[in-house]
Amino acid sequence: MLVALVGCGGAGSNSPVTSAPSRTEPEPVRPSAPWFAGPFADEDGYSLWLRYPKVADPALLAEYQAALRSLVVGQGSPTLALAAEELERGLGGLLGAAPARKAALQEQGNIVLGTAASLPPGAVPAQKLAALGDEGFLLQATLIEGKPAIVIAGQREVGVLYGVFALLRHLQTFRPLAQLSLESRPRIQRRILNHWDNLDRTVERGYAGRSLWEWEALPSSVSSRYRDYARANASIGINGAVLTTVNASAQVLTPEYLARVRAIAAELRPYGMTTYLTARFSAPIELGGLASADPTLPEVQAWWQRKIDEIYTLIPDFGGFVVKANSEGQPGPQDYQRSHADGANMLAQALAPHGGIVMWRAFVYSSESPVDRIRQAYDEFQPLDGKFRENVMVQVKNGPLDFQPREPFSPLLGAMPRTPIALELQLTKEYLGQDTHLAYLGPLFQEVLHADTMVAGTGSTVAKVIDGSLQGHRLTAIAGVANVGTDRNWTGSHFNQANWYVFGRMAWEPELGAQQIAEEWVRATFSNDPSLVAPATGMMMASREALVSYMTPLGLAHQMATGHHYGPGPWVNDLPRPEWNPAYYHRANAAGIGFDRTATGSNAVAQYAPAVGNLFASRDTIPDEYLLFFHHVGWTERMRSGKTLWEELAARYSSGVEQARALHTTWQTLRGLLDEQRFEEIAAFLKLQVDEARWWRDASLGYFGSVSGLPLPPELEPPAHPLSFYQKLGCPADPTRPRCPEIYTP
Ligand code: GCW
Repeated sequence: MLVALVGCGGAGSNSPVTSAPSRTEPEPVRPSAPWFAGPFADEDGYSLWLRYPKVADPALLAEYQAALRSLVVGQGSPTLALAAEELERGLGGLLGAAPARKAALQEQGNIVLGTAASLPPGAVPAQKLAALGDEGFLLQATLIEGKPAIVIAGQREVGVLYGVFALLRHLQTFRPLAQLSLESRPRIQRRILNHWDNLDRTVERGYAGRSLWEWEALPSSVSSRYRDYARANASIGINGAVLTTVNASAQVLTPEYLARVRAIAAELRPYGMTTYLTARFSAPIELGGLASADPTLPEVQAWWQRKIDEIYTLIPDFGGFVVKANSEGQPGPQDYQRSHADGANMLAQALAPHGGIVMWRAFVYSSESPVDRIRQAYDEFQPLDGKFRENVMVQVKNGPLDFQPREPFSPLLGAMPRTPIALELQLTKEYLGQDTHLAYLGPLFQEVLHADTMVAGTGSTVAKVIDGSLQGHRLTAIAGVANVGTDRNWTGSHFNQANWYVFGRMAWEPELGAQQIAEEWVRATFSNDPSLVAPATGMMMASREALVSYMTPLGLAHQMATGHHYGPGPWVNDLPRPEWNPAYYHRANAAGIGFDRTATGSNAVAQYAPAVGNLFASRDTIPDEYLLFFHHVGWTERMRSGKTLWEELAARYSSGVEQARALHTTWQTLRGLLDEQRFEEIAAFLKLQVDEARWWRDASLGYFGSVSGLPLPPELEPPAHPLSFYQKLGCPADPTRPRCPEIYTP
């Protein structure tokens, strides 16, 4: 069980806790030919993983060219047309020439695309197609009318589109075509990006430029970037977008804005994407002129019903709302002494006739409450299990605190068996180095999805809670707080693209391993050159653990300085709300450090299933990774390693810096294996990461050393500056492009 709780240091363990519906893909071919050694044309990252450079290995190229010569595609909707175009674009690049469109099968080299309505008769048995569900696809090397063909089929056209991207991925990662046989369908129904975009085009916790949505130009002018965005999402199976931030403005619900939303929805739709919005609970007051937004008042209900009907006349396939209510100052039903269920159900009732849903967030905590902040969401929501309408989901962040580099899974996951739960992950890395630091989130997501909640015995993984299989829900969803913006490379840094990518891939198939996805992304984004693939994948896989070590090792959390959540601030203890202070979380004093959440403390451990709670509660069984999250430990107590806690802490911080240095030096060995532009941009960020890792380590150890009164073990590097230097630093000046020039080395 230990293994299930902590993802083996991110080593990409792909433990088969549930049976995956997809067949595994064959291994990539190890190319024999010498590698094309540049110079590569510079790239700016706009193409993401959808680069289609010509296949470098001659034997493989010949195999692909022979098998993929002509394209047979029937009539369909714009989605089928897009699927065919994407295939032509991809093959045009990868094979040097797009397949010729043909009306009938050729003797050799056919690709056949379609659904039952558009495939040649007998291409795929009807039963097989039906088994693919709404979005699944099949890739099959077969004979049709005795002629060899690669079939890309779905029950619906969006499945065909996903199948096209899967075939292109197959080729991009140099896998053989012979005996190709792959069936795949998503385990989770709604795979959604949550944008935290404001209508003024600033992005809350956004580090990649401005919001993609050009509200001022819409609806008359529609940016071509919306399609590129939708296409990228479709390529990894993301099928929804919430366009606006959870700290919502009611303005998006005005007719002027809804016309603009409609224009965006029209761009996303052909790519299989559903549009959602956030709803501000007080909108009936702000827009409707009502005196109250009390969900039990008929006039409030009627206002929402009219508004929702209006939305559906404009956007018939509108997905529904995400709502942040009574959280961090947002209005909500508790303003009227009503419960979260009353609020959610009122909206859900109005959405139900249209097939819409409510994703009601459980991220609530109150500064007035003396209760441990991490307990509050569970205390508030768990008793409401069974009280929500059937088109309500409760959306829960992966951890009980707030998107930390590492925290245990939220105890709400699994604890509301009668309520469908949507898992909320954060791609934008608010607490993980934001735009600059390389921190590949695959291992973090895997750790959460594979964590065993034990709510219904061993094997009750978070993945099974979310895919509905454990507790019998058909409504299933996973949300990722988006990391994209107007930056040319979309995500502020090249490596941050991988976090968008891995979210989509794991949302489709939670059992896919972080390592496998990292490798796939590296091959598509940089190159299949073996001398690049292994080191770059290794860097990604090591990166998150490195960051945990230099920022918040051994279960520490929320040590980031005020507001920007970027640099270290463990000494901060003077903010008006207690839970805004890092000191609230580390509780360091002369005796020790850590938050006692056992029965002698806040007893948050009791919110977990007993097997998990007991494991966390005992010093003998708790994994080191979560130690200080649940225990206050004496500075000189012995750890499993034999070191004292203080020595262990110092060693972990220091190893984080070492690992950051290793990321930088490994990258230097890859010069010449990709284009200069991306190489240099990445190298520059890795250099900042080394300096900032050092900043984190020196500032944190400086502070904790001042509290413990213990000296740094002599074998460790002395800090670059005294504690007072770090305490006085005013950086970053710009929270959307956080930098700290004062600590950078030349
Ligand atoms: O992570 C915190 C962020 C807030 C955010 C909030 C939330 C959108 O610091 O910026 O607000 O969580 O998830 O609601």
